[in-house]
Amino acid sequence: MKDAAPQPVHLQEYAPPAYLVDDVHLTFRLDPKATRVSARIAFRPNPAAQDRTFFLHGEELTLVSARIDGQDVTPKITPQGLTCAVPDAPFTWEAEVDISPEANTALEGLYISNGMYCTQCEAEGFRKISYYPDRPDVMAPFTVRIEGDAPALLSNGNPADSGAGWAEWHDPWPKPAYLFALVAGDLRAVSEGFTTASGRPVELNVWVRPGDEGRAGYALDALKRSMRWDESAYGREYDLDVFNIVAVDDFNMGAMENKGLNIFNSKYVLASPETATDRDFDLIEGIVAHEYFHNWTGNRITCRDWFQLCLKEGLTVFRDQQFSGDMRSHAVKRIEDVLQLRARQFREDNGPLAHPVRPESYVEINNFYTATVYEKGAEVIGMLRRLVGPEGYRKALDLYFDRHDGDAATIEDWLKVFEDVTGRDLTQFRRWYSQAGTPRLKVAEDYADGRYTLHLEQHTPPTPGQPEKAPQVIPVAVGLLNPNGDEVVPTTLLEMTEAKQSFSFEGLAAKPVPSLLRGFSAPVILERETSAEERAFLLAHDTDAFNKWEAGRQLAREVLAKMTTEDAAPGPAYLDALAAVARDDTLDPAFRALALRLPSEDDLAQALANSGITPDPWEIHAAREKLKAAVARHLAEQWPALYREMACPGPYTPSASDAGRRALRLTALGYLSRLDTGDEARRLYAEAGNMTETIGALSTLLEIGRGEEEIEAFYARWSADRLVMDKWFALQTSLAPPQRAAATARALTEHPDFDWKTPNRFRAVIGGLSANAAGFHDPSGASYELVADWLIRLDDVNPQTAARMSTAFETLGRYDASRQARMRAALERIAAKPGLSRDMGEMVGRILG
Ligand code: 0A1
Ligand code: ZN
Repeated sequence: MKDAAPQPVHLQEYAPPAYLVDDVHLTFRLDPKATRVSARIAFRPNPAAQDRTFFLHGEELTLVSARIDGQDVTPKITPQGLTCAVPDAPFTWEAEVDISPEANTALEGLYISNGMYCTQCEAEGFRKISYYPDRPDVMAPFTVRIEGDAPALLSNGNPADSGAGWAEWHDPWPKPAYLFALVAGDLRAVSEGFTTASGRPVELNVWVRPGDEGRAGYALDALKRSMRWDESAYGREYDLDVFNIVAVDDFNMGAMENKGLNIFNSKYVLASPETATDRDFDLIEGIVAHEYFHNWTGNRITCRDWFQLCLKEGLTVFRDQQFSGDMRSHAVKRIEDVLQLRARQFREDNGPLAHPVRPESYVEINNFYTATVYEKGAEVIGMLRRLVGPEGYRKALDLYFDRHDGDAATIEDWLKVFEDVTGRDLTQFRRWYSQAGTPRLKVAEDYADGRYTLHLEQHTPPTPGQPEKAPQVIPVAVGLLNPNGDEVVPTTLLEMTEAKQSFSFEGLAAKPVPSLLRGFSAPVILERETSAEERAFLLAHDTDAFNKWEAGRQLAREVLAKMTTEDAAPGPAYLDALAAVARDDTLDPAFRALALRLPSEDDLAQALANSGITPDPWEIHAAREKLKAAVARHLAEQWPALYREMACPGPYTPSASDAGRRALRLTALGYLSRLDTGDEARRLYAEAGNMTETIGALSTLLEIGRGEEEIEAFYARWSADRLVMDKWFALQTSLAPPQRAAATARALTEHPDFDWKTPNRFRAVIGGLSANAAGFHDPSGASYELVADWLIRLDDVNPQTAARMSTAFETLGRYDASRQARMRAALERIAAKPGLSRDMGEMVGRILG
């Protein structure tokens, strides 16, 4: 359905629903072309509402019959839903509709993936299944009957009854329609029992296609650990008799927290050492946890409206980050999270798509499942926890669960529990939810007579619709080191609330070296003039693991910036500091691997643009290659030793410690391959015992412009495995040399295995090219053209995924006039497509400004 002039929805216009729902009964008679959905819904007028219009959302439904209290009615139908005259008292609504799962390529509502029926209802997909008040503040218990001939017939809640060709489910917990789910297909369960802290037995099932049972164990194990963790860290127990996870091949996002029936992109469930990398295992653990944690933060307490999305997403991301830190290493997890935040959220916040953590208007809500809502939303909670302390945080969360269980809540409700528990006034803190943009924190200092003073100044650049910003509360965690490298002031929290503010430390014998924003205590950009020597000093001595890494990172960024703009050679401060980290075996290998990784090309482009320099992606690429070669040569003797020492004895395990060793080993391989023309990488490729090594060896070869034979061998070995083939496609587009990237991607779009309607495959090829910074920004504009062609094509079939991928163009404003003109032309071509989706129309319109 295409809207001619889609109207934005505004936070300020919220009005309570006219009717509430006490009970929902749904019956599905499954058929690929015409599934009959019968609904019986108990409505009653909402005493809190002014309006009495009875409106039910409904899109792409064929209404067969409608009755109120048993009497036939003829509702008025529009493309968005229906209205009908109803009694001014509780009544029963019954309606039957037909829908076509087979024709549903958008993967919203009920669709078919590889012969299996499944649903995706967040945010507004339920209206493609049944007429219903499809808004999160209408919550009801659901009973669902499924009729179909598949071995597995699943829905939310607990199994109620079943027979040959049918099954009934009952979900006693009132929920909004976006948490509804149904799955039917030839699926096998990998199962285990779990007993909650209070003794409730729960059956855990991971449902997979026959043949994939051997790849479900890690997800099941991650689920058990998540359940236990939520009991101990937050006092939250599971509340049904079963918890089902289903792996689906065609899915627009990562996974979905439907009550008692989580649906996952199979990429985030299925793993074996032969087919999945350490990174895949890590992601599976985090995403299984994330969806499980939604059971309390999202499902038991949901959102009043979609503007409150960060209420469930920011909090649940924060919780899954805490969990992963507890399971693995907090230091490494924090570094990885900040890398992601800067790569995705800072990039978003700095461009035309910048929006507040709680947006104030949208045209298509699916466009707001963003890094800002999720990742910055989580950072805001991290700051809150820092400000009130872990105990205050736990008390506030206990009160939140007590006070709002069963509610559709708001950010105001969330902040109020913190105010009530701690007595703090969070009025100014609210700006983190309403102001877009990444604050810049300028730092100057002085030292005299034992007193050291930090002068801080904050400034947030304008973002679309927000030219002026007010000062925000910025928690700045600081430690001071003396010139010998000893810590003289341990981590201290400075609470900045003014535009300009100074903080002093007394009794210091010498001018200290500050370690600022420890643990990345606020999502801001620190601006401080300092020397390479001081950064190297912090890299060697800082006791805060995050800042130790950050010092090396800044050093690398500055070296790269100079190499890009002045063609300078990397100085000894950086190379020697890096050598010291590589050699330091008191450090966690995972940390060393992160410290030896250079900033990405996009990161450098962002840094240059922030300092007023127009980045040239090809020059950045060349400089980064040069730096890699210089690092390789500087530590030439160490790489082979490190590569040998970090080999993991024994069979593969996805443990954090083994994964850390492999990461460091493959980093060493990456550098040494620049000296041996890939001999060692070729050997590893031939002998690799797991997918982490296979991909490590192959990507190393591709990075040095080799690996043609291995690419062919990989295809021959894995062409029957969809998830592994996605890696094969993505590696080639993301690692192609800049001059060949567009041609490589174009050739892959002509490959018989390029199933472009499957989001994972589309993302592998087109997303892979967009992620290849120099390749995407080919000055000829060839990549822009190719990406635009495919977005136009996908938009007709799957607008949600197409629109998400248009963010490849969000950095438009950074580049030179010629690149900008070509990007603009590509976007204008998308915008001009007849029948463009609301999703894509909004995104392209915002990017073009
Ligand atoms: N709520 C899910 C992610 C999700 C969001 C939107 C979707 O469709 C528009 C699908 C899934 C999560 O946070 O995991
Ligand atoms: Zn989520």
